[in-house]
Amino acid sequence: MDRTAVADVSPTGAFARKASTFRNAFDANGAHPPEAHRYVLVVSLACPWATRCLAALRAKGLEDVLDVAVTHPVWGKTRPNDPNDAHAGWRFVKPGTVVTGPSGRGAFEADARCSATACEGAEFVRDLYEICGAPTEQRFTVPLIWDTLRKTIVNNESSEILRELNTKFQDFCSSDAAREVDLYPEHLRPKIDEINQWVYDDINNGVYKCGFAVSQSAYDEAVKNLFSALDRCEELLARSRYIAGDVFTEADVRLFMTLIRFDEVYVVYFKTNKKFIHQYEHMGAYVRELYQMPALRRATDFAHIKQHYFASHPSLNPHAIVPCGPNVDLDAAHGRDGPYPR
Ligand SMILES: N[C@@H](CCC(=O)N[C@@H](CS)C(=O)NCC(=O)O)C(=O)O
Repeated sequence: MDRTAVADVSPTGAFARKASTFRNAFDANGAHPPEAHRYVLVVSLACPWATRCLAALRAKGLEDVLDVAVTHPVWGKTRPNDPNDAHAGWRFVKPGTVVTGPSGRGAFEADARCSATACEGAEFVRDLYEICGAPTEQRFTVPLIWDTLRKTIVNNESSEILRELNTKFQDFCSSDAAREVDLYPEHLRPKIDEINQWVYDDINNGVYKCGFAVSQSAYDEAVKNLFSALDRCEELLARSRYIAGDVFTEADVRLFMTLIRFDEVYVVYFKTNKKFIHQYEHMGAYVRELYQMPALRRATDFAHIKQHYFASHPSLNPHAIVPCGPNVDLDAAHGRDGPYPR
């Protein structure tokens, strides 16, 4: 699995994520002006980074403004006819087609949410990176925003795409209510930035540090930091409705995308099994509340999530068997209507 994030480990066996390469902004007077029907948001519904952007797109009422291309959830060989190229990654598969995982195991039918192709007739996300001459050390990651006019990637860093969608397409939002949604409100910015930092290090990326560690000490350190950060969230959520206060913000979107995958996947797959999220009184209810919000629920697809993780990395799960359960009832009452602070 060279040239994928699974290979990005330090000499001590700790997972070390590479930085994103394409970091452009939308700019009315620049190379990528905000326009309708020009840009494609390329996502996997399995991916916690990509679905942040999808949630923002939906919260801002931009679904008819940017196209969305959805990969098949399970990675496949991206150069199947080249015996010297073992790379496996995101692919586009016609709904109804059945494919195997990178090891040739499993049988995974592309459902109706999968896109048969992305833009430019690309069969793989890798093709898009190669069309625009990405550097060789680049991982072929989602999310990304593709500019169909300039035939290039605008940005492949989810935290930046999320913020761009929050502000740069205000003239295109489907309703006044969507235009007024602000996921990064000015008065909460320092607090959101501070929370994002430790949530990223110890939770969003922290679960990967647990799962992709190749030494006991790296895993031990990551799992300790992960559960301390989760305890910190639990304390905050005991006192305030959302993670940065009484308003729903991008900090909630970013945290949610990891928490919603935790019980179904990470507990088993990334060995984060000290405790389930649904066992935390406040955080469990918080996840239910957020899951019941349309923009987040529509960005959550458990079939894609489970198939992706369990079937895409043969070094972690060679037989590509997708486990059952635990099937937490996320539609149960959440009781988080207030009053806050508690
Ligand atoms: N920094 C990137 C990370 C994105 C990322 O790691 N995406 C994963 C999917 S969950 C990916 O596409 N991995 C492909 C690979 O490692 O080859 C962001 O937040 O946008």
